[in-house]
Amino acid sequence: MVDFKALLKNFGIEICCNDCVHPYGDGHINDTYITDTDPKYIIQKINTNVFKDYDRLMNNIALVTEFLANKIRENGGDPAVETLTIIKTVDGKNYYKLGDDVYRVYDFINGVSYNLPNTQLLLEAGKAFGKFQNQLADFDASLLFESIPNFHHTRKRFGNLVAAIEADKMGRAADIKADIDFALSCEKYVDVVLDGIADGSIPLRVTHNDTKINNVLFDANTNKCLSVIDLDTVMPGSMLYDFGDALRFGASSAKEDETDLSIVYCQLDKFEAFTEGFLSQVKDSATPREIELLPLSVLLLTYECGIRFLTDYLEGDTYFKIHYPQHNLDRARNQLKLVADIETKLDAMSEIVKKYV
Ligand code: ADP
Ligand code: GN1
Ligand code: MG
Repeated sequence: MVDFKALLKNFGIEICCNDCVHPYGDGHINDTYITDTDPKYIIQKINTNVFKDYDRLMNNIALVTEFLANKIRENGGDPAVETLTIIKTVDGKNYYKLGDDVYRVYDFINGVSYNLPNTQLLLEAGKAFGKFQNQLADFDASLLFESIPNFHHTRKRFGNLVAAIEADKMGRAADIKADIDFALSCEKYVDVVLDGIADGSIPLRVTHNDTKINNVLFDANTNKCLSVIDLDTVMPGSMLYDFGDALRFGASSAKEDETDLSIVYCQLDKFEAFTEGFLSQVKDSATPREIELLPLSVLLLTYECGIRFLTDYLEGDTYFKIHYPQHNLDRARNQLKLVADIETKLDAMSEIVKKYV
């Protein structure tokens, strides 16, 4: 058990006892806790298996949040609500190392995150992620360290899957042949954004790269978006990654680990709501190729996430947090079911995009 009272002293925070710190949120990567003090704080044990260079990771987040705070202030907003605020240690550092573990502390933002957002929330989330991208449009990308190299390099993700099937380290491949066969059959999609980046039709921008809707905080009363959080993967990327990943999660009829696949499909009204919000912010800066690929990006990012879950299952669940032994397999099947459904809806999605450009 972590001695949070002792830990927080290093951040200049006094708490009465360890009982006032509780696990919080549904993230798959870091260990998140909240204090029930006034004011509240978010404490995170950084996943150093994923983020090995946590020093440069935290430097990224410090640079991005300071930049955003200035932008927000210039526009008359409140940085304490609209972006993350790092609480520095008493030594002025962005994190504290306790043995092998690395902790950071943020101000708690009084908002809620959703795992199954409705259309009203998705309209707001679309605006929020579009605005986030605009706010960072003049951020100097060369200052950013690539916290996870090749994060959305779908060709490499595909290669990792093939390697995991071949190694079959846990002896799990034979039992999931149908899932593997379907996943491999989608190889035709993996280069579509990479090719656009290579030929210049898709510009690299500073993007969020992990736009799962529970990485947005909403005002519980008004349902307006307060802030975009989880800034671990802010790096150069494509607008299509942010759009596709948000809808992978947001347009689904069910949670990411729903096992009754008959109720898992892509909802076009949800797709439309997010698209309306997102394009209201970025339609003037988007290139024709970006606009054209918006629907396919949803398929691509859903597929990428599906094969990441599948690869992790085959490799013995070393990356994503799981809550039971087949969790990654269930997540993978859920995402691959969505891929099959999205394939049938691409034309309808293109018609929706046309309404908002
Ligand atoms: P992970 O990388 O594991 O997904 P996140 O940074 O997304 O971790 O945090 C997990 C959850 O904790 C978020 O989905 C959100 O609900 C909550 N959370 C994180 N930071 C804050 C914050 N500063 N204020 C309020 N809630 C937060
Ligand atoms: C992880 O960190 P979290 O839970 O917001 C993952 C995303 C996946 C997502 C799937 C750094 O997001 O890439 O799409 O799980 N983040 C990282 O739910 O790998
Ligand atoms: Mg998160």
